[in-house]
Amino acid sequence: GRLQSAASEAELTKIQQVEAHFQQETQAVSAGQYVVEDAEHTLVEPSDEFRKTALIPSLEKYDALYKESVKDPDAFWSRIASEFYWKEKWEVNDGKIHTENFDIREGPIKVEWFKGGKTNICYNALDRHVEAGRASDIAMYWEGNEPGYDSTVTFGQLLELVCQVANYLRSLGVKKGDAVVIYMPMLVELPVAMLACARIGAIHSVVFAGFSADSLAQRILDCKPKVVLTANGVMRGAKLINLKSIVDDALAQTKKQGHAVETCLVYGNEVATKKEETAWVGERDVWWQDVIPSQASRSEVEWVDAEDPLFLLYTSGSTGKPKGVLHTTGGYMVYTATTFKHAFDYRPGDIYWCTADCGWITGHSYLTYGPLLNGATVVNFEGVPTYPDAGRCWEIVDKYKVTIFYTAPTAIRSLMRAGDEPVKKHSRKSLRMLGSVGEPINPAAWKWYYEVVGDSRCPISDTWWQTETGGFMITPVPGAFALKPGSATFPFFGVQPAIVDENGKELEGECSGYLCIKASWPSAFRTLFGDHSRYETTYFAPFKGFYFSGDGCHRDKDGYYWLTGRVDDVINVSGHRIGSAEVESALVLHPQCAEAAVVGYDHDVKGQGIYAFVTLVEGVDYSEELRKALVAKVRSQIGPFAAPDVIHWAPGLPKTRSGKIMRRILRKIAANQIDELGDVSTLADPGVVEQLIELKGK
Ligand code: 6R9
Repeated sequence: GRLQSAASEAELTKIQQVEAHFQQETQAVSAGQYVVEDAEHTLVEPSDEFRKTALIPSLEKYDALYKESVKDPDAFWSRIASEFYWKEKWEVNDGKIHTENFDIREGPIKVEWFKGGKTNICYNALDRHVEAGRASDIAMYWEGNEPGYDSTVTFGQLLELVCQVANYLRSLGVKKGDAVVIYMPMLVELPVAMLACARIGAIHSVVFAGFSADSLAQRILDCKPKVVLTANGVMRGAKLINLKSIVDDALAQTKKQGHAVETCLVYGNEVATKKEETAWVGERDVWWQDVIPSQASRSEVEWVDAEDPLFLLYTSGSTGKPKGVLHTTGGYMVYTATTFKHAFDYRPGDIYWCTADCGWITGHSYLTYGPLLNGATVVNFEGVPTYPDAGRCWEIVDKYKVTIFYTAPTAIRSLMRAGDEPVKKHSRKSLRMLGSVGEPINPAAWKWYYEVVGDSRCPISDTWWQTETGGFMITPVPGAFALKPGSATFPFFGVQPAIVDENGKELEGECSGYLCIKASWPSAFRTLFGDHSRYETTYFAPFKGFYFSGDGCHRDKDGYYWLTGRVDDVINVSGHRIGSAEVESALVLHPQCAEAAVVGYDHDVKGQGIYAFVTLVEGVDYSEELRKALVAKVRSQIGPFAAPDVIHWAPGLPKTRSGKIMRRILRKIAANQIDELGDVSTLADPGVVEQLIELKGK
């Protein structure tokens, strides 16, 4: 049918698993119990105990560093960069270590940091610590999907593994500047593969192992790797995913279209699939276990320029063609390490767990590079937060004595639905810091996270950033100032946000508008792979002189930043600008509403009307009475002008594999443009769309 898509087994994602799990849950808690009456006026101070040991323990200290970082970014960042190992120092021209043009009227957009400097990010993440006598310290705890499957890897062991893979890639002729595609599940071997590429100067392009064969083929055709790394299979929750057959399909497609991948290196993951049951293309496929362990465990470092590419990561844009976001080496290294350290108040001894997959930017910057550059011990979890039950996360926290836990609001809301019981069953006393990323966190979810998960003891760093920014842009520095539930607080060092109006005029003080950045920061992306003009027109043409984030933002009277969602999600109702996130936040305050997604649609009188899709708490039936109550909730929370015109009951919402709601699709359903839905194959579960269409008007 019209909506039939190429959804395969592999398209089942973590998010879907979470949803499936909760269909079996009977006990449900509602966000309504965690109302934050006035988030903008709710200040949550760090405890005296937290502040006592914090790296940046006061607002004065943050202010002083921030001022320096924007007044003299070159001095600020070169001081920090000097803490890393550089084979050769970067060039300094007139005291400057960076050049930039952020203004399209002045010529091509260009950003460079530490140019002329020779370094290697793998060396800085591994060798440097080993040489400092930390070879037997733990770099990574790997926790498998199935409880009881785990392993521990020291810095020394991780370095040896990386060297073996680096040597093998070299033996295939992979050299500096070549692209390597990695399509692997969350085994230790995934970050190992990334670091091995970095070691030899190859450009890794990780494709999340939940993308379909078509999407994988599209990415391979764009960057044309000689080698693809994968695993034969993986278990996600109770589901087997046959990765190798997806890769086979993708590689057959690329071959037909003129790009034949020479070698496919396959990690035999026997927990999921037997080797003898794995389809094989003799002249192309090689078992990891047959070639890697026999490699030498030392491997020379390829010293690269700070501006040599480190990786490509594809992300979706407003058009169908994915954008290959390109990051370079030096600035990315310095910035991800520094943001990690300060946003999480990291110090040696911390055990850090980030639930992201390496297939996304968070898994690059804050599961792999940022923490390892700091010599941190990371937890790498293969499974889903709710398998085998909703207590899994807290069980893992206790098992490894996790001190810093970093996850996404969608996971928090899902866990919240299972109630407090599974959380409280576990001690969690090792936790001292929490983090959130990926979308605005509604104040009620923030409060639940803070009070129930963190026992009102752990600050939450709500980190706003993007694939394009490489690292945190607006984030708490948790010992320095009070938090507000749902606010990402203030810019990180060196970041100069600007909120502009539709004419590109920068607004002052308390205001709402489009979030831009005025000047470059070290980990800014340098281009879109193979399409510099798309880079310029997408990000630098809309508001001349600025990088445009695509997000809406409010700055309150205290200077706190509140991200309101993608700008195309901001709804203008009778001249009132309403963030879809605000309406969603209000809706989920109703005790029977579990999740909401709000979009705008054309309205004869108001310009735009508000159309709300709502998922109810398990066991609750949708009714006219409930519809009225939901509308009343929004009226009372925000104001009558924000009252949804339509409430659409949604047993499931269309989400990407990273858990983002695809509003593009919701907007089409709201607008009755069912024939223009476009590609739904990138959804975690394309079936929800059919279901939503059936429920329209009911
Ligand atoms: C890191 C990541 C980027 C978009 C971004 C924004 C949203 C991310 C957020 C947030 C509010 C936060 N976003 N973090 N919105 N508060 N803390 O998610 O990168 O996948 O490229 O998405 O995600 O809309 O523009 P990416």
